[in-house]
Amino acid sequence: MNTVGFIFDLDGVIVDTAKYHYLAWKKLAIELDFQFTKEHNELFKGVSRKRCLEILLDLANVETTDEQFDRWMVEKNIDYLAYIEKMDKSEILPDVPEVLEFLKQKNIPIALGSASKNARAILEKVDLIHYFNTIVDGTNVTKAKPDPEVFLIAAKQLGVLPNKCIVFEDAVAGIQAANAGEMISIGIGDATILSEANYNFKDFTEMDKNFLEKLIG
Ligand code: B16
Ligand code: MG
Repeated sequence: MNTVGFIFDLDGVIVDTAKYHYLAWKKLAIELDFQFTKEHNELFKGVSRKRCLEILLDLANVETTDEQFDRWMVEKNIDYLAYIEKMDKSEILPDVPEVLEFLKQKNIPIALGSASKNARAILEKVDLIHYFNTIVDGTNVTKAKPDPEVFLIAAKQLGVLPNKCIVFEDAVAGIQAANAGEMISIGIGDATILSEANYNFKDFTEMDKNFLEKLIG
């Protein structure tokens, strides 16, 4: 068993793909004749694609068949992937590579714990995939955050006890998932929104190496 392990969410922690999700959902919303705003997009952070579409259809007051639902899921993802295709290293959020490199140098196991089914493709595009000992994403889980499943699988695959895992998350549901898994939760973003986290930082530039050393123990 490793002593500690670090688990990173993807969207909002490593890269800002929320802006691309927003553009793809907005395009679909136009077809549904619904005014989709950035505030609506906030509700989608950390939430699975299927659940996002359910919420969008509820908001737009649209009832549909299973077949049309599936077509919209595919359509939204095709539009989203067109944005992902153009991503490169420049879209990595500040100081993320430095933190990953610091942990790697210390042989600390690192996992990804994301709701996205496109997580591997995104990590490859931004050339960070080699840092991760394991990737747990939307293709591996049956229960969405705030259920701790995604992080518990990651802990198991890292060979680290859940209460020795440190989770970086930007979504309320993700912080709740980490807390439900009895892990150490670190909110990245607005501390007033992520108030349930054990620790809060606006971004990784605010986190110094002493803090990481303390977590490693
Ligand atoms: P996909 P995370 C989440 O990523 C996003 O925050 C959320 O907005 C998105 O709907 C979800 O992934 C599914 O993404 O459509 O690519 O499968 O924050 O859990 O890394
Ligand atoms: Mg996120």
